[in-house]
Amino acid sequence: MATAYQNLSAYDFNSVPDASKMRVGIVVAEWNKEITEKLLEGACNTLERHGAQPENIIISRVPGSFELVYGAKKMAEKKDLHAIIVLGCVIRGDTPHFDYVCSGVTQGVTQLNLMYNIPFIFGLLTNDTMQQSIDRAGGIHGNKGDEAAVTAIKMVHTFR
Ligand code: DLZ
Repeated sequence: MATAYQNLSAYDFNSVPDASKMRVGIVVAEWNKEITEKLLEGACNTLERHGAQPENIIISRVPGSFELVYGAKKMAEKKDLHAIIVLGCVIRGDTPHFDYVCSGVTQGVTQLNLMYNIPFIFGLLTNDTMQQSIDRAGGIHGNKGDEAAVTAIKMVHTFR
């Protein structure tokens, strides 16, 4: 999890299975793009580091985090994938909007996991400040995109 006590990119390389035969979808939100593109870079690099072929990483962009669920659903229906990662960054503002978006994505991804026969991985940063997001998108706490990719590989390997 994205806590100050765990680096999101720290893991034992050898504990992660081979991903060379895996096809993974990534849906990424354009809102807070400077953060989400770093999450995407981390996820792609980690998948490839474990053997995934670049042509087997299917990327789709949606306007904001709230659209991640629909994007992931369409991807699951159209593409032949072993797992789908959603990547977004929601930063708390002055209104309750943050809570609605976070809740919508969390519940939506949970529903997708129950509806489809592939794992959907939750790569959403839900931070109070931009600095917290920077810290978790390749900063001092690592990259949540790396963590999401490792989770996808492990889930596919365990349940394939
Ligand atoms: C509207 C909005 C706001 C205020 N904040 C964020 C955010 O911090 N992160 C994010 O990914 N998206 C945000 N959005 C956009 C919503 O996710 C969504 O795109 C719009 O409400 C349209 O459905």
